[in-house]
Amino acid sequence: MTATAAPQAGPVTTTADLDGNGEIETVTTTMAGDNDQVISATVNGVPTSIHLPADTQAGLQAPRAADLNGDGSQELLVPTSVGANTTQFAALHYHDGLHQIAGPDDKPLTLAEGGGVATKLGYNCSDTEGGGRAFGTVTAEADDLNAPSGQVTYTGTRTVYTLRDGALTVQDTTPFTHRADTDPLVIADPATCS
Ligand SMILES: [Ca+2]
Ligand SMILES: [Ca+2]
Repeated sequence: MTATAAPQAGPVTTTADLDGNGEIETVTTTMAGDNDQVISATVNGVPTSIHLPADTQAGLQAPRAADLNGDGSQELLVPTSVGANTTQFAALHYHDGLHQIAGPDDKPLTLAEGGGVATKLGYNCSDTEGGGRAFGTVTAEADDLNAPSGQVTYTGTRTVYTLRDGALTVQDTTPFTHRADTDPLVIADPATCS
């Protein structure tokens, strides 16, 4: 492997308040082997780390810090696979160490973002009536890719989850059909979770 061809092996760092105590932790990501990355941080003097799949070919990308349930502790969205159109993320939360967030099926959660024109994949957060924050995902397919530019519509599902104790449960599922990509049901802005 030459220096010019070597993808980013790390470390890359990001910052997050993992335990919600108002003090910011440094989160360090390092490529630990083929398609293997290790995410580490020190919280209140106690080191913690976790291995996750990685995309050796694409190189390391820093995790995103995002508070998915509005409790003041930031979760981490870690890119694990980087495709031409779609990036996949694992999600971590801190509770006596870094752990993977479980999806509604009790398996480690995988989030997808991107999809190009044919598919819309993403996540966002929204305020709840009780002053909290709900986490949601959007999965949609273009109805007709031959539609004139700017007039492609999408059919899919918006799902809202509750994140508690490191696990997501489905709160609400909203199917939609033939919506413009500017429709609030289709838009998924990850910045709403930061
Ligand atoms: Ca902290
Ligand atoms: Ca949180």
